[in-house]
Amino acid sequence: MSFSRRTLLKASAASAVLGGIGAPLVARAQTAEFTYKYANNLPDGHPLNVRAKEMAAAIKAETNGRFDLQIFPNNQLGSDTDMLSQIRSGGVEFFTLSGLILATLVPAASISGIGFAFPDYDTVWKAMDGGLGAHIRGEITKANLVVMEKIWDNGFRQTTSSTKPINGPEDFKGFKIRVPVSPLWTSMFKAFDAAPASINFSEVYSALQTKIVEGQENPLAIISTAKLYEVQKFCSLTNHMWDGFWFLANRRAWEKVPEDVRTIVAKNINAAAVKEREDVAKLNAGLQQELAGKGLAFNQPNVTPFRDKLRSAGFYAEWKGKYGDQAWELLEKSVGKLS
Ligand code: X2X
Repeated sequence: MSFSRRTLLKASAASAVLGGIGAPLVARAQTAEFTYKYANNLPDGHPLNVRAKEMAAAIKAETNGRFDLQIFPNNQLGSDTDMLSQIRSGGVEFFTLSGLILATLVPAASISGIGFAFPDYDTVWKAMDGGLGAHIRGEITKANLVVMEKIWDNGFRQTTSSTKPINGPEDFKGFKIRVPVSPLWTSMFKAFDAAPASINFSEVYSALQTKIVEGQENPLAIISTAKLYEVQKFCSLTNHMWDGFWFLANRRAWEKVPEDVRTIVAKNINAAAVKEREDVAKLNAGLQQELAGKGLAFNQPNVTPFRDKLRSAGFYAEWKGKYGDQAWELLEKSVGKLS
């Protein structure tokens, strides 16, 4: 060890001692003990990221700077598939992911996305904050990920297209539609006789622009904030499923954090989720007019024939078999008989 390095170490040991009696406290408070990354796939302007920023500031303040949550929106750290492997390895500490995509690792997690299961938000939150959500979180925990209690809203999904409006299930026949990377999504659009292509959200805008696919399906809040209206002409209010984001943490990273700090972090994440749910519902309710002004042609199909088509294609029976009777009962307890 060189002389100067030894001197430096002595000097910093001395200042640590001095710090104990109050001297360089300011400098120490500015360095966070934990600097954790939170990655997601949504644009900066989506309520999820707006609330996440607020939440990160609250966490920093309440932990007196000990916990610094850095947000990486908009697939900056990769696609959902990449981020899912990073959350497992610890490359990122936090990640929000649709339960349906998480199902590539935790099959039970897609049950909340069953076609036409939820009639409205009241039913969604009762189920997801109740028995069905608890069941799913139990399965996520078994896969060795940490999951926060409150799921964040993505919303009820609508279908957009550059070629034609979707008026009934027959319009899905042969329709080239992008779906997220998830067996349930592919299965559902195959049951409609569509031609689904699994594409990560990071590639959706360009896949629509270059016409690799004709259409896609997402809540209006995403169609708006990700500017998908620029590359689509029609929006059919199919409301075919509800989708939400589980707030996941890497287990090793989470367990390194002392209990008192963890409590503050979890409390703020869950509180932000509840606020984000309100934001998204409001945004989705008001967006039709705004998007129509930007050139999207809207239509409101009757959903009964879509549901009947899924039933006659054996979709509900097939997935009931996959999830098992117990989980299916939990779902039907919330939403009524499906199959
Ligand atoms: O990939 C999508 O379409 C998105 C953004 O809705 C999800 O994360 C499931």
